[in-house]
Amino acid sequence: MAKKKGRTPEETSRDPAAVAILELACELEAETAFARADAIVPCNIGSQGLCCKHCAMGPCRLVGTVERGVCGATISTIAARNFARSVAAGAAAHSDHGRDLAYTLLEAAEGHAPDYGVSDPFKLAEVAGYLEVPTRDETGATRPLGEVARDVALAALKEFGRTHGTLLYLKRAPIKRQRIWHELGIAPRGIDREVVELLHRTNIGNDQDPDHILDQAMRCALADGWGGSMLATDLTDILFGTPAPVYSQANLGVLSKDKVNIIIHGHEPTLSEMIVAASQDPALIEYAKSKGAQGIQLAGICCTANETLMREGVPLAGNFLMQELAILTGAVEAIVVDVQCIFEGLVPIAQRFHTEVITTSPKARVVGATHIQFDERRALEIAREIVRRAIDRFPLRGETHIPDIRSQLIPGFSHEYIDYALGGVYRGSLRPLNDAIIAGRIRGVVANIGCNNPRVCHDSLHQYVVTEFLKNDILVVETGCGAIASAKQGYMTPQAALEVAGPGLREVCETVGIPPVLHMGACVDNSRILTVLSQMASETGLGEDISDIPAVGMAPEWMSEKALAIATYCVASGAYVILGGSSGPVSGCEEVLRLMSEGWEKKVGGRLEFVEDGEEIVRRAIAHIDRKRAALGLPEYDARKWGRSGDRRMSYILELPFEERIEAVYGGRRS
Ligand code: NFS
Repeated sequence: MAKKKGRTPEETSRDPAAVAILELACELEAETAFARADAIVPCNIGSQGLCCKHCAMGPCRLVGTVERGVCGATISTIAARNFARSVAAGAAAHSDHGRDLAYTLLEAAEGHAPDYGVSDPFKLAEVAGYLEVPTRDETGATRPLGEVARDVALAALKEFGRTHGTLLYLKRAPIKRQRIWHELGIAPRGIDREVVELLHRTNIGNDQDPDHILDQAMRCALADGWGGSMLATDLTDILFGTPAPVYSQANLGVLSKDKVNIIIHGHEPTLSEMIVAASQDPALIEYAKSKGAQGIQLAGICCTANETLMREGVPLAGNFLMQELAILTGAVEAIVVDVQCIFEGLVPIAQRFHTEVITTSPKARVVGATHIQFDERRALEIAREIVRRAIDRFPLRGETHIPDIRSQLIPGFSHEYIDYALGGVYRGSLRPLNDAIIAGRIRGVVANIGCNNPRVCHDSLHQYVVTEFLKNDILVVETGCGAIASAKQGYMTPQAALEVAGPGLREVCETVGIPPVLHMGACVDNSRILTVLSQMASETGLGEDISDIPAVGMAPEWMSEKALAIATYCVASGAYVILGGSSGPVSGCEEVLRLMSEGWEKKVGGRLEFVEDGEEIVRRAIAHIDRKRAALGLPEYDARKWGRSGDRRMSYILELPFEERIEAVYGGRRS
């Protein structure tokens, strides 16, 4: 296999904490995903979507003069099938996570999972409304909470195997959008059904019209976005609380050199919420002290991190590409994983330290890891056992290298909280956001989401595009590992608005007291972004559908099939979506690229594009926002209109050294 030259740590990541640990990895000759990415040259045929391996007549590689596979499949059919199968896998992952939460709520409501309960009864009532579960009995009396919770869980589970009609949550979309889905025949029926049908259609000898295959990819993705993922978000809020702003910190510097460090990594909040509870148990804290530690420090990676950050303020150790780096600090006693985005490379790295890798899901085991199977019925007991095991490792800890790097952040922006922040308790609404966009203070909105990919300099595209959008008065909302990148960059504090945002966005952030980049949760919580967009479309002034809003979605460093499912449901919901960092998984097929861009734009008003370069991503996103503004008849964006009053002094203040700036802002000095 041809070997590429390895990158230096500085060429590998933009995050100084990651760079410090990558230098250590070089010294220790420890292998990470970055080094493996340097060593492996991606298959040039597969990466373009030109290889079909769905039957034993192949794999057929459609290169050179080969225009059809053994069965006669064209390049377009093969590329569309490959893409569609990834969408099915991504939708399956999110939605199966949603199903597990429904079972947890059911077990709790039936009294079999005593450590769980309903944390947000208001959200339960709201969701009951969407799922057509009555909250009052025939006499008009309020039904007991447990009964409603049980019926909500059962109604949610029904959506997976719905036998008639379409998903109940579709009615949460703007009316015009619902009509588009029904007229095109892509309104999803059962969640499982759409995944299964997509796998069926892309099996040998079935659907052989790329456009038609891609229609089902949209229907399957919609079943994720407006089905499995939206249910996952809602049920998590019911069980563990709807997020509201909390204070926290991000980056490897949140690990403690004196305490037992436990990393929670993966996606499902059911176990991690129990580990949060166990880590606060005075008996276990005493036990940690008996082993020479000063206490217990939890920190998260990936979307488990985002879940516990949003609700409990558990600090973020890092994003996807930092899972191995956290272990390399030598300061992690245990890394507890459940499902999704978990590197098999964790075990060999952990074996060089005292770190125990603990798998917990019946769905995901890793050879060489300790498996402690999670059971909702004994949740807290299992969490305590895990924490105790981690504590037992503390005396085995050797030298540690924790980078002294961490940023402050205020996460917790559920759509409910955004409503409240903008409109208050009695008239919570997105009206002020719409008004700010209409006036041009906020030029538009970008949802920056998704993964890291070691083929791209870690965090570089997230950092670049978000900075550019803020400078251009574009409000940024985030989830997933993109959100963790901005958290580490220090963009999730209200102060960041003063330092980075353009004058109009700064005015809005200062008035409301919000950061210019809003952390909205885990990747399943992209459903919150769909809800915000629907509400913006329902408020007057920005058209009547998601496709009318000056907004763009992007995942500039994507790598997971889940990102393809998200991108596809956002497009099918009317959004313009850019996937960055590479020329994309169907780059070898012009026709499929055209179907996903021009074709989908004609059908559903949204388009999907793959753009490698950060500057081009920003250029296309801003051009789209300005086009949408013009189509709505809104005034042309003009930064010079804003920041004339109190803000004028801010430009002078921003040139001062940091200490003097603080004095000038908070000490009452005037220009
Ligand atoms: Ni999303 Fe979350 Fe991160 Fe990518 Fe993985 S953690 S579900 S897939 S890598 S953003």
